[in-house]
Order: sequence, then structure tokens, then C-alpha cells
Amino acid sequence: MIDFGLMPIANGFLRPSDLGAEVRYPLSVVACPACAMVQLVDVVPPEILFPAEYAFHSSTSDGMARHFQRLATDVIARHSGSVPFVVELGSNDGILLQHVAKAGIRHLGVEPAANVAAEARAKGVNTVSRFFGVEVARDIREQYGPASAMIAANVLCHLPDIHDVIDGVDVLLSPDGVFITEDPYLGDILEKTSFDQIYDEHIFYFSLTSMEALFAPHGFCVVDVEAQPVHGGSMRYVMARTGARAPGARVLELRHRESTMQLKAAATYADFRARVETTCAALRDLLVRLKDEGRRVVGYGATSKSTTTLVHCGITADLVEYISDTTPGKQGRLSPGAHIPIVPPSVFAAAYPDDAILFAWNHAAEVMDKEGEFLRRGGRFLTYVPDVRFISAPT
Ligand code: DWN
Repeated sequence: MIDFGLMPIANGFLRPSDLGAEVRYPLSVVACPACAMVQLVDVVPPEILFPAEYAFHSSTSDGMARHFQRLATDVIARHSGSVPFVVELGSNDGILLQHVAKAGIRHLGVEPAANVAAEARAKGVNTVSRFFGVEVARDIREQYGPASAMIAANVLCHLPDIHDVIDGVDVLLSPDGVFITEDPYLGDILEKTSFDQIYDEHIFYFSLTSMEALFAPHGFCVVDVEAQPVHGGSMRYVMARTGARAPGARVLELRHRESTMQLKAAATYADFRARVETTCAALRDLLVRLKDEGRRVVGYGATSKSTTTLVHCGITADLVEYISDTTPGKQGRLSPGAHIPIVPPSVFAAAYPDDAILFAWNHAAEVMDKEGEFLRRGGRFLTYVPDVRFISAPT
């Protein structure tokens, strides 16, 4: 479908002293003509992608904090069951489970990255630092009993051993429990040409069609779906054991919509690939022109996605002065592949640039809101999703 060649680790922000030791892995995705699953061909070992010091902290965005508070409220109200025990896979810094903990509901976060797991514990979130699968599921069930609700938000698409994970859900979930998962939605990626969602951590690019094909052999069916605006367009899938609940109207409606999207057709992905190259060329050409005009251009948000954009589009450090990012662990480091310095937002505010390329385009509304002064002084944000253009108001 699309081959990005050798790419650095998307979240592998480098210390300047580590420059010579940067590793690259092949990055390419294929689409299954039978089940519409879109997935990476090569998988980087999880121990490399999710080290003890994982760079991404969920709680860096107010918008995500609100999103997870709403999800927690919904789970507490509708899905916690008669003997509540809520388990979250990839619970990161406790952004969701902190609300479940505050409500006094039995819960457990399963989070392999030690640094963010420690932050969750500090918020009162019961957390175990392991990679979830059948073995961990058995241990949890033995210690706590069955889970009434299991959640995996932006997690499932990261897990190479996905059948072991689903078997783990089967082991741990109570007979009438639900498994709620949300991930970037293939329909949005194709429609918005958001090719930067493709990087080493995202092994799967789900749709309802591929989710149903994936879960059915494990005895689960999708009973509800709900589009979410987060992460550039995500889909929430609510699963139950087959026969326990009937699929709702939204599932039927999305099934119908996906049948018109041609998700199994090679032509769909050939068209996507062509649009990716058009976007990349337009972005690079614009950055070269802005440099020639003597404008100062910086990056905003050292996202994982930005690694794909920078490296695949051939955007070099001479075109982007620095990338501003709120995450302390990324500051002082260099972006993977392009080696652009990451600086704290204070640097951005101290001497506003002319233009800022919005690598965190999925947080555009929050960023525009926060950076009113930059815009008032004539600064421009540059986006490339769904196409290359300047934005001056929330999208
Ligand atoms: O799936 C994944 C999602 C959930 O999160 C992971 N594979 C890794 C990560 O992807 P990402 O890095 O592309 O996520 P974000 O949320 O787009 O990253 C935003 C980045 O921008 C963070 O490093 C924080 C930064 N930021 C900022 O500097 N100022 C964000 C906001 C909102 C800001 O105002």
C-alpha cells in the first residue's frame, strides 16, 4: 500500500550525545483485501518503542483530559456492572482511571511504561506495570475476580500480539461485561490524508469492518460505535460477548457507510498514496519558499506523528528552527531523523516566529485558543491535514 522506507523511532527523541546511535526500521503498511485490516509489515519490538521512560504523557492536553473524564463518567454510569471492576489497558499516567478511583470504584491500570505508571500511582490509580496478555489476565483474575468493564483507549492499535490480548480480554471479562476500545479511525485517515498517523507504534489502522473480522473468531461482537474527534478522528467500539447484546443502530449504519468506502480495494490505497506525496511535496515546497522569503518557521508540538511528516516529506533542520513542546522529557532533545531541537513553549513565547507548522494539528482548537497572542501579532499556523494551508481560527 505505502512504503516509507527506513524510519527512525517515532518517539525516539534523542539526546544530542546519542546522535550517532540512532537506529532505523522499515516502515510500510498493507491492506487486507479480505477483511480490510490495514497494518504494518514490520514490527519494532515493544521494548524499544515503550521503554521505561516513555516520552508520551496523556495528560499534556486539556482536550484529552476532558475526553477521558467524559469516558470515565460514561463507564461509571453505564458499564461498571453489578460487581464493578474496571480494568484499563495502557492506562498511561492515569488520565482516565483517576476519575474511576475518585468515584471509589475498584479498578486496575495495566501500563508497561514505568515512568507514566508511577505518575498514575501518585494520582491514586492502582497500576501494574506489565504488557497485557493471557498470562497477565489470568493473574489479575485470580487476584481481583472478573472485570465488569475493560477499556483500551489508543492502545489496541499498538499491540503486535493482538490475538493474545483479545484472548486476555476473554479470560478477564465477566460474561456480561463490555470491552471498550478507541483508536484512530481508518476512514478519517483516508479521508483527511492524515498519513502521519502511520508510524512504528501504530501497527493497526482499524475500521468497523476489520474490527468485526478480528473479534468474531474470539467470540466477541461490536454492539456500539461512536465517532470521537480526538487524535484527528477516532472510533470508539463497544464489544460484548457474541449473543450477550445485539448490535445497535449505529453499528448497522457504520457497516453500511464502510461498504461504500471501498476499504478492501487496492485502488483506495493507491489514491491515498498519491495524495500523501502531493501533500508532502506541497509542504516541503512551501517551507523552502518561506525560508527564501526570510521568514522564521518553527514547529509546534513534537508529536509522534511529526516524525513521519518530517522524515517522509524530507523536511530538514534548516527549514524548521525548533519544535516547541510542553513535555519536559522531550525538551532539550532532538527530533528523530530530522534532528530539530525541541524547546519549551517559553522559547516560542519569548520571540514569536513568523510561522509555526502545527505538528499537533489534532489539538488545533486548543492550540489556537492558547496562542492568541502569537496570532494577534501576525503569526500564522501552518497545517497539512487535510491539506497544506495556513489556519488562523479553530478548525
Ligand atoms: O497513539 C498515540 C497517541 C495517543 O499519542 C501514541 N502512539 C503517541 C501519541 O501520539 P502523538 O505524540 O502524535 O500525540 P499528540 O497528542 O498529538 O501529541 C501532542 C504533543 O504536542 C505532545 O508532545 C504535547 C505537545 N503539545 C504542546 O506542546 N502544546 C500539545 C498541546 C495541546 C499544546 O498546546
